[in-house]
Amino acid sequence: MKFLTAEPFRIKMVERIRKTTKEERQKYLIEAGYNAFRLKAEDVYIDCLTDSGTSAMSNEQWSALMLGDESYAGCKSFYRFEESVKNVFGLPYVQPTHQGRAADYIMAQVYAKRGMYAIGNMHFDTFRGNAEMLGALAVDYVIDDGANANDKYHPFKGNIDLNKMQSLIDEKGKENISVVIITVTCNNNGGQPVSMQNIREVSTLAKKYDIPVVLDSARFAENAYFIQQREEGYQNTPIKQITREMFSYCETATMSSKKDGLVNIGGFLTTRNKEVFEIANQLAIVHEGYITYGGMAGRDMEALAVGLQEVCDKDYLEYRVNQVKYLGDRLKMYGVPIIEPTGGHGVYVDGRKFFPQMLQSEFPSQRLVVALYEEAGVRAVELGACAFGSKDPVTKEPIWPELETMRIAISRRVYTDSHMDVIANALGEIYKNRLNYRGLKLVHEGKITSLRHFTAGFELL
Ligand code: P70
Repeated sequence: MKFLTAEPFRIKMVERIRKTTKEERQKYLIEAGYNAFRLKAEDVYIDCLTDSGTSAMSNEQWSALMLGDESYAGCKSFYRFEESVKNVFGLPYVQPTHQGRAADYIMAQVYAKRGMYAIGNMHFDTFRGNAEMLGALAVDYVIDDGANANDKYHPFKGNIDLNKMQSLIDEKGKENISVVIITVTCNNNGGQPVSMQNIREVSTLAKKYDIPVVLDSARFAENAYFIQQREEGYQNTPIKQITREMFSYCETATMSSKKDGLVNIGGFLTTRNKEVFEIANQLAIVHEGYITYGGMAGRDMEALAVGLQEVCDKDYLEYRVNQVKYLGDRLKMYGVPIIEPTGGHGVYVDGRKFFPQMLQSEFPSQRLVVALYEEAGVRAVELGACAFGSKDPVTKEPIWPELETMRIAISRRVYTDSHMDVIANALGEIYKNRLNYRGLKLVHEGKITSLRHFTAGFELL
């Protein structure tokens, strides 16, 4: 017999969310320049802008907060946090930071080198920004099945293409490649997982040429769950054993605790290399805070110590990944084109297929973000022409990205499946009416193109 399961928690405290009228939302959209980042959160009904820093903490985490030791140096909370990280990641040295990008910054200072290549599946923006500033060349070598929104099924669309990696080493020489960074799960193409086999093979290839491997591990537990579910030989392996094996293949890992740490702020860098750790300590002291707090309050380290354990709970991960799949399945029922299979932290809608009448220069995915907010008060985020578009450095002509999606990110333990139904229903209605939409015109962008999506302004065409 097979039985249904539900959310593996019950709700002890609630937070009101406000419904607004379509007329109100149209006004808010004009005020925000049709940019979802510029909306006020209180004017949003269901907020799917990001899964970052938006988790609901458990009763255990809230009570751990009260144990926070706020001593400047060597506080008890640091040691509890350090022990929890070591238990899950298995690496000996841990440097806390105020959030993930600070760990990325430290990592880039160590591993990104002027004129040298940094290979990744798909580098996350904050590392890419750091790499660019340091004059390093960040290249994305995700497998072809993961590179675009094609609907071919592949269980691990976040995998690195080993042939591309080998070719670059052959062509440029190992001395011109400073690091390989594997982002687990791969955020930019749909929260797609990386297989253990791929992590192992990338690491073996890198080791052969003395190239260090780093894991950008913001969503490491979701990745571990996919390995358990989809990879031969891991069905009976406990999640923590999987996470420790994943990290056994890397030298260093960076973490944004705002995702799979199940907390609202925080990050860290963990490494097996003592020299890297010492550099991280120095950089932390200058930029973050003393070694044993690195920009975090003692109480936040306490909540994180608990969160890292909770996120490895199989029941939690099953619920988490299946909620995302539930939304994906509902959307498919309405015919809405999504990236498949659904990933760990959200559903990515294919903007080009949704609005085939729009050119990429008319920002189809951003148009969909606007439509979804206007019709239903749901806030998603564009990961497409605006966020990933760039400009030719010489001619200044726009370069449009391969990826053209709207991401509906699902916060952890925050919304119920009824909220998922509301989102799916709204998008289904918009889809029925899709040919009546025209695109957007970008009327304002800041000086730094790679950051323009945060502040951009649009007009309806
Ligand atoms: C997201 C946020 C952050 C992130 C990440 C990976 C794989 C490092 C970081 C930085 C960013 C975002 C995007 C759109 C809207 C809002 C926010 N990802 N590595 O939602 O971590 O934020 O702690 O500095 O995904 O994907 P941090």
